[in-house]
Amino acid sequence: MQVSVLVVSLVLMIAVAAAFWRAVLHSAADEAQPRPSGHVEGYRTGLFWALVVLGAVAAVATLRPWPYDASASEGAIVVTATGSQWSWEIAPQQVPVGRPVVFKVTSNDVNHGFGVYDPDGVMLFQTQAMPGYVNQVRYTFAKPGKYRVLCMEYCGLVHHDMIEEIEVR
Ligand SMILES: [Cu+2]
Repeated sequence: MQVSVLVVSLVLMIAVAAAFWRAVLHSAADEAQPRPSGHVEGYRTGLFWALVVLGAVAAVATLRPWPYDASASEGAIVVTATGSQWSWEIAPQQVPVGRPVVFKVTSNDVNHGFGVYDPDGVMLFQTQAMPGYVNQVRYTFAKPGKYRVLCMEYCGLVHHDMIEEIEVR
């Protein structure tokens, strides 16, 4: 398996190198040709700036609040979540619907990933569980149900078994 991955990687690397080399040769050949007229250059400059403006507008229009920077404010429930090889310690495990919950996530040993899935198996949010740090995520659950916490970062042999439940009611 590893040998075939190596062979495929090598073939792809050679293909990319060949494409680069071809581009270099072609650009050297293009240098010899006359430059395009001022009309074409003006069009290109206009197109370039139109794309820059379009990119800036698209970036601003799609900005969303950054969800990982949370602090416990008034009325928020604080849930602590600590990862260890290979389990989660979450308290409390029941939270109410419609109230902001601030998860304070850390680890006892190595890095873990704290990922929360809704009852349909759709991931809602995640953050890293790191030893020596407390990462905070704020989330307000909109519907009741059993939500699952899975480890999002490979942390050893029984990583796949780091599954815990949060009940929202
Ligand atoms: Cu893990």
